[in-house]
Amino acid sequence: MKDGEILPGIQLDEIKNRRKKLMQRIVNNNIIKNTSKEQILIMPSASKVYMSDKIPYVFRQNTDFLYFSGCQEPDSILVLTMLKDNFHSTLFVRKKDQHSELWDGPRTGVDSAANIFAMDQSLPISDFEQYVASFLKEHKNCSMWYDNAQILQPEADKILCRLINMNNVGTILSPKSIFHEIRSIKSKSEIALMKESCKIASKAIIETIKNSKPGIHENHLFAMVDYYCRMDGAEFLAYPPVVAAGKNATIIHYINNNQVVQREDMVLMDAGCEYHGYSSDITRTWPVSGTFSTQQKILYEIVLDVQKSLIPDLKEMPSLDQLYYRMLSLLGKRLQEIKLLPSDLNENTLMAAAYKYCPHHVGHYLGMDVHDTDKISRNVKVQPGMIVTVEPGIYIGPNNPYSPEQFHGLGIRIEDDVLITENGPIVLSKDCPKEISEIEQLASENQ
Ligand SMILES: [Mn+2]
Repeated sequence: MKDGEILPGIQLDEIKNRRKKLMQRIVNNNIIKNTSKEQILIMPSASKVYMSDKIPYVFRQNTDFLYFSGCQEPDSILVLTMLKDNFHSTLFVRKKDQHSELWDGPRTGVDSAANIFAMDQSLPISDFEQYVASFLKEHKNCSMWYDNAQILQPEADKILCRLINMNNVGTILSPKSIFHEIRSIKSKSEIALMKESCKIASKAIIETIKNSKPGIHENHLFAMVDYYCRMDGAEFLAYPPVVAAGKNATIIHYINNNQVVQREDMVLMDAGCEYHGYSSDITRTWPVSGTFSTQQKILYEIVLDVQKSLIPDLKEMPSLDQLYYRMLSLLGKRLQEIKLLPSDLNENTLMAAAYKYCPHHVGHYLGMDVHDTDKISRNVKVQPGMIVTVEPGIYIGPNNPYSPEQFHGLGIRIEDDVLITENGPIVLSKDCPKEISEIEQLASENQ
């Protein structure tokens, strides 16, 4: 990391400003009127999760906590208090412990944490209960901001429940929507990390397409995309990728990835990586033989045309829901043209019929999490600084009520990651080809 950076590419000052912005939003919140001027916000980190005795899953920090603290340690808690106009930040961390550090690696420790994370103070996690208890005693009827819907640290949650019952807390509010409002607009440094994440994943998918051939296992394609992402600097894949050959592609969340790819199959790969905490999410579909069949090509062209016409629509900054209705309408009309839908449907029934071909939304917000800032409704207009996915698809399962049989078992999705700016949308995953000729050429290599 460079000087002044707390996370790669992110300055300590930026994180400090995020906390400032957060406290300002808390003070000026519109959620309830007459919030007392005395407020306390409690934000737990993630804790380690085990798959079986002493065998941990890869640790992934709670992204809200990471965004506002810069701290990657488990079992920590960030507490922000606001008394009149006086903000105060306390980071509770684990004490240094020689024995644990021998097994799990070094801890920041209480003495250095305040300095490293630019907090007003740091205290051992064992002092959390006492700190909150005395705050609640001194500030009766204060507002507490704590998300008790998603319990990240069961121990801390028990302590809080006990203290809330014993004291006179004015209101308890979830701060999650406010976290997500702030997180949904990406800063310059975050955009730079997102660009790199998309670049790495694009390149990895290109290499995977190049190296695919009939007879290959879905799992080998999974291994390839993982390998190329990591070799290019990503920490890991952002989610279990979908590597679906042939009719497996009609199962939207197919992640078994354990079948052999047949010569006549297309492969649908939905994969992305995490680069210094920022996720990409890209889907490409290609014929493993290097040449689309007639039916495959007809459908691919429709998905591609629809996807390419939806992206520029983001210039008008519609909501994702509006874009979704537009996708259904466009897909519906094109499916009517090739007689995969009856021609006598009105606009509403046409959209409902198109939904039978594409049962998922057109996109979601993207950032530190793959389905980022989920508290932001998809009916709000997109804004400059947001990153969204645009991912129309067509999936024709055996029970499709409209399609002739020769289209059954085909599944296609094309997904790009798009940054919204004042001057129009920018496709961050543009390095990953999607035109028919480019895809066929890539897939024809190494046959
Ligand atoms: Mn997606």
